[in-house]
Amino acid sequence: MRVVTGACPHDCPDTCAWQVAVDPQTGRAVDIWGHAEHPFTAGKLCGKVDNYLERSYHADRLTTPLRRIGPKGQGRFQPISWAEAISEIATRTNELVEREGAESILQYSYAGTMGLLQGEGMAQRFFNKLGATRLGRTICASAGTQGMRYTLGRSVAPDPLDFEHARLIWLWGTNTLTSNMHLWPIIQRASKAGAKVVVIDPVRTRTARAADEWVPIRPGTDGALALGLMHVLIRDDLVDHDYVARGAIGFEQLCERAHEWSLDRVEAITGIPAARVEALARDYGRIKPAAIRINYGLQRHRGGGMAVRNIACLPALVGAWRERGGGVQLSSSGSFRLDLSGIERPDLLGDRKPRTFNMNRLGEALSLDPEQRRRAHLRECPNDQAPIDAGEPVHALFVYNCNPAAVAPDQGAVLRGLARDDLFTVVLEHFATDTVDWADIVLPATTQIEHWDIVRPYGHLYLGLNRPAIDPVGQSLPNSEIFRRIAQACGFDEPCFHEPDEAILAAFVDAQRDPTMATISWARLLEQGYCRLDVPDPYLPFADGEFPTPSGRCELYSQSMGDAGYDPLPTYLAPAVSAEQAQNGEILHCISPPAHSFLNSTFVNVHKFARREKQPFLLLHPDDASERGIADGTQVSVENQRGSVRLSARVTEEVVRGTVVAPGIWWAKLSPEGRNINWLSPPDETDMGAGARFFDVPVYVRACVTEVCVTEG
Ligand SMILES: Nc1nc2c(c(=O)[nH]1)N[C@H]1C(S)=C(S)[C@@H](COP(=O)(O)OP(=O)(O)OC[C@H]3O[C@@H](n4cnc5c(=O)[nH]c(N)nc54)[C@H](O)[C@@H]3O)O[C@H]1N2
Ligand SMILES: Nc1nc2c(c(=O)[nH]1)N[C@H]1C(S)=C(S)[C@@H](COP(=O)(O)OP(=O)(O)OC[C@H]3O[C@@H](n4cnc5c(=O)[nH]c(N)nc54)[C@H](O)[C@@H]3O)O[C@H]1N2
Ligand code: SF4
Ligand SMILES: [Mo]
Repeated sequence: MRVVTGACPHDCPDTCAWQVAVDPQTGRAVDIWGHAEHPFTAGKLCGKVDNYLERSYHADRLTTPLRRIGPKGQGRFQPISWAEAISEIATRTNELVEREGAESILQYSYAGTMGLLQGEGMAQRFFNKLGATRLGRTICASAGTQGMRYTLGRSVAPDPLDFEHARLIWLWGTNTLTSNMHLWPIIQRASKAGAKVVVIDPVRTRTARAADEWVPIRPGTDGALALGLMHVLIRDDLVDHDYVARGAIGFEQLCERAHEWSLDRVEAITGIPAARVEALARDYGRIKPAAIRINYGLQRHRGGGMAVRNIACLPALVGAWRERGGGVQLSSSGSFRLDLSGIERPDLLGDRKPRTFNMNRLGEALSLDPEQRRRAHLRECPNDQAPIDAGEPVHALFVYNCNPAAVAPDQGAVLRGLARDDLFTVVLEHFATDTVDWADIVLPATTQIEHWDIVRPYGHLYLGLNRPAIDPVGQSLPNSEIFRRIAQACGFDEPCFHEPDEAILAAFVDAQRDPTMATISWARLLEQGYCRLDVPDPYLPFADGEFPTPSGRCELYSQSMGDAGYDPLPTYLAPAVSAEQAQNGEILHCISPPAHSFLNSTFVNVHKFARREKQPFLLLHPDDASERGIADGTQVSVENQRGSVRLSARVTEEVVRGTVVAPGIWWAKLSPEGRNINWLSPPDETDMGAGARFFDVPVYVRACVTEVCVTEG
């Protein structure tokens, strides 16, 4: 057997190193497993990717280019050759640029692969050269990222391997066992050594069940909890004054602010009893080292950026950054100071400055109504003004590494856009997803075992190299090669559109000048498969109280926030749901975190995983259920002003009252009535970074009787 080392491409903090066994006789991959020596992977893949070969060799893989033959949305296609597909795309592209301008072309992608080359590498070369409309890639992390940036300067975190040394671990708005499972064995080691593990979540997830304590919290209220914790830390003088004096700015102002956050006020907002908030704060002030792992779940709310910002203040107050295992982790991505310009070539734009649309407003971006298009422009903070001019309509859409018809907010509006007969849509995919059904041309892409890449993790410090293990399945091609061919057919003759994949990656690695990449070379990556960043071990990024912020300290008071139109001090921004809930007690707060066996909408079409998740369902509290005449297994209609979706009820004490949970992300076409939960998700932005509010969705829930949903239980 030939053994090939690779890196998992999925949008997951763990970025595992894997090994694939290939039968040299047949060239077929026969086994895949987690790399035993990789310190974070530690020999184990998750239940999803352990079956990666099943996905790569799936009978439903797209294996030839396709052209639409039926009406949009029906997914009826006929095979065409690569030459025909590329030539048609290039002709349409050049015509549009000529007739309507390059901004009439919109790119739409996210992290189907996090690889630097198959992700945005060659695609950005093409779109930069074209001058196409740019995309604000805001669907996941932008609110929290901005909250971290204001407070700490970057998304820099302790080495997650050092969680082993923590004696208090808060898993705050993160379902570790589902979405960051390789952190769990490290937490278990800490736990064996006496650490206390606490989960703060509106849902008693499998992680909460495995922890020492579950702190149920109303969704979207974490910012208030953090203020309550600050209140106690300051009131009871559990503050590390030496660290604060050296490493923080704005402590006096923060004391005044925190004073306003009595525990009664915190209890009324969060639903956490005052005594419990007090106990949490005492633990946090006294147990050292204290590690907080937040994840993106708690920032998918109107006030999500501020919530992350408030939490990011906590370690400085108690001096947790001093110790190995202390601090807060949202993402490790800020430790990677990679210069991507050689791969993505922003210089090809010249001095053109195309508009940027927010990916969370795809429906509006595709609208022919200028008022709607104006709303689609990216606005990242309150002082970002809406442009006067909406710009011309979008006439062509290139989708890759993303399934917007299932994952984007305001699904009804997205589908109205995709349904436009005058829109030319190209989709690069592995499978016939919801989005593929609306395409004019479908291009079959390779999976990770079929192409080269480098993957930058966001949950640890090891850069990963991915080597292809097998030849492309069918006629599929890497995204890089697809965009290379389109660019050449468009007549772009820069050498960068002729460079092969390996050469691009090698040049990228060897061009890095940041000290964190000092000893990482292409040769080392080829030899080892992965390399730890050149940061000290142990890695204590803020131990000396220096932060990459404008003031050089942890900004408890942030002038940059003031300038952007925010309160410069930690404050609480209520979720959008709560205002509506206060007016109408029937409204419930819907969240839709990942189902355990899916990765966003990936794997949903693999039978093994769909069977594990059974069917699209809705968790609700027994009191909320009985008030509505809903029992376990009842078909329910979940509704708001955007429409309705049908789900099967699961009644459980494991979710806080007033909140309902619809695990995702099911393909819409595999859901009842062809709509998934994102039919109800609002396109509205979070407070910071123009992020999505997937977990801030007001809904009514009622029981259905057979086919028809009735108004009263
Ligand atoms: N198996 C699996 N793994 C994944 C993914 C997947 O789909 N499946 N997705 C990947 C991606 S793209 C991402 S971004 C990460 C996401 O990783 P996480 O951020 O960990 O994921 P979520 O499940 O979105 O949120 C985690 C928890 O937050 C809780 N939560 C929701 N709202 C609130 C709130 O307001 N406050 C608090 N305290 N908790 C709240 C949810 O109940 C959920 O248990 O995971 C990655 N890993
Ligand atoms: N309701 C609700 N909606 C959500 C979320 C939620 O928690 N709740 N989570 C949000 C979050 S955090 C995120 S990150 C987004 C994720 O949304 P997406 O980025 O769309 O993620 P996936 O649904 O996994 O779809 C990725 C697609 O890329 C394809 N793909 C993978 N690799 C390649 C490749 O090499 N080439 C090509 N051409 N295609 C490839 C896969 O086949 C898959 O269909 O969804 C968001 N939507
Ligand atoms: S999805 Fe995450 S946990 Fe699973 S193999 Fe990939 S990186 Fe590892
Ligand atoms: Mo995400």
